[in-house]
Amino acid sequence: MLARVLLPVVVLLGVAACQPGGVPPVPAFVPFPSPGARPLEVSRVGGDGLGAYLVSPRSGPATLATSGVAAKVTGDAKAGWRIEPEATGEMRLSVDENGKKTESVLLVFALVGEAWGAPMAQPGPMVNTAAWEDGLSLSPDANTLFVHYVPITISGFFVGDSKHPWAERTRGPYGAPERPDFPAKRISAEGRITPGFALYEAKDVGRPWPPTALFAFRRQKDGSFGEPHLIGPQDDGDGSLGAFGPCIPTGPEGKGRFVLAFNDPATMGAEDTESDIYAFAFDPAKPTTFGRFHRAGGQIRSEGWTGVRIGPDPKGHQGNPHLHTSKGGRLSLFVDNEAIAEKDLFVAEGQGPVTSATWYAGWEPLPSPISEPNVEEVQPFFDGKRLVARKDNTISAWDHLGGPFASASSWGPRQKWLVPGSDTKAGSLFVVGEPTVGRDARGEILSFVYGIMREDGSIDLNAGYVRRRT
Ligand SMILES: [Ca+2]
Ligand SMILES: [Ca+2]
Repeated sequence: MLARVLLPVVVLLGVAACQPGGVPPVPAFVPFPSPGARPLEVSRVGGDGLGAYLVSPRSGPATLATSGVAAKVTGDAKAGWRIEPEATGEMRLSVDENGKKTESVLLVFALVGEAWGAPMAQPGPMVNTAAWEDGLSLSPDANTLFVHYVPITISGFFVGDSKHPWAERTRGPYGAPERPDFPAKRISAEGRITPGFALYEAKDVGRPWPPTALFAFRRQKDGSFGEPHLIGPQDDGDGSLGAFGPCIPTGPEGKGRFVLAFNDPATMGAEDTESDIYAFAFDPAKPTTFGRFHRAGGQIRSEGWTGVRIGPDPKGHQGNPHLHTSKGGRLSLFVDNEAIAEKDLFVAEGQGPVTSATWYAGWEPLPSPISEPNVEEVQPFFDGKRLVARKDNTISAWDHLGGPFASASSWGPRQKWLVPGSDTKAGSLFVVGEPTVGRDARGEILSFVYGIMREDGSIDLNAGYVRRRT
C-alpha cells in the first residue's frame, strides 16, 4: 500500500540522479526577476535547433545583461539584441532603460516547434522556487495556474532514502507568502521532514515521503501568477494524501468544474487500491478544501468530501486526468497510467453533467501514432481539436481529424512542440512534461514543467510557458 499511495508523488517521471561521495551544499536560490522588475518580452526569430531570439527595448538608451546559458549576442538597443544560445538551460535576461528594469528567464530547448514563440519561466517570485514544482495545469481561460508542490528536490525522491539530505531537508518555502497554509506539521523548526505520519499510522519505512499539496495561483496585472491558495483534500497538516493531476475541463461544460486524480483512503479496499478520478464544483477565485481526512477509532474518516468519482473501473490506476466536455453533455476523460511498465494513454467517454457519477462504457487505449509499445506516453490534454501529451520526454501533439478516439485514422501525425536536451551536465534543461493549453486575448499559451540539473547534481523542476506565434 505504501508504494501505491506514494506513487502519485512522482507526477513527472524523470531521471534518477546519481550522487557519488558526499552531498554538496544546496545551491543558493536567487529569485528572478528581481523585486520590482516587470516581465521582459522576448521574440523567437530562428526556428532550428537551439534557436535565435530577439529582445527589443521600447525606447531610448538601454543596456542588456545576461547570465546562465552562454550565448552569442549581437545588435544594440536601437535595432534590438539578437541572442543565439549555445546550450540548453535557463538564460536570465535583464534590460535596464533609465533605471527601469524588465527581466525574464528564457528557456533554451533543443528544439521548439515552428508554431511557438520564446519559452519562458513563469515570472514573479511566487510560482517557481528552489523546490519541486510539478503537476502544472493552466485553466482554459489562462487565468488560473495549478501547481503540485513538494518542498524538496525531486532527486530526494529518486535517492529512495528518507535520511538522505535531499529527501530529509526542505528546500523552498512551506509557508506564506509563496505557499500559505502548506501542511507543514511534519517539518521541524530546522526544516527536516519526518517521513512517518498519522493518517495511515505510518512509521518511517526508509523511503522518502515528503509532504505535498496543490496550489492555485491567479493571473496578476503584470502577467505573472500570484495570490496562491491551497486546494485539494487535507489531512490535519501531514500532507500525505498525494492528490495530483489537477485540471479545469475544457469545452462548454468545463467552467466551474475541477478534476483531479486521488486514491481516496476512506474507500481503499479490495475493489479500490489505486488512484481514481474525481470531479468537483469549483470557483478558482476562492480558497477551496475538497474535504478533510483524519484517523479516528482506528479508521480513516472523511468530512465534507465533495468529490464524485468519474470514469469506469475503480480497481485500476488512473492518473493525470484531462476532461473535455462537448455540447449536449458528452464527456471525454483522458488519463495515463504511470503504475505499469508500458505507459500508454487511455480515454473513456460518457454523458454529463461533469459532477455526477457518470457511467462510462470503459477505458480504451489511444492508438498509434499516439500510444506506441516501448515508448512512454503520459499526461494527456485534449481541447476538442488536438491531443497534447508527454511522449518520450517531448511535448507532442496530434490533431484530431474526427472519428472515434480509439481509431488510428482519427489522428494526424506527431508534432514535436518542445524537445529538451539530452545533456545532463549542470545547467542543462533535460526534462519536460505536464502540458496544458489556455487562451487569453493575445492567443494560445502552452504551460509545462521543465527540469534543470543544478550544480549539486539535483534536479530542479519549475513552471514554464510559451505563447503561440502563428
Ligand atoms: Ca523549482
Ligand atoms: Ca507506450
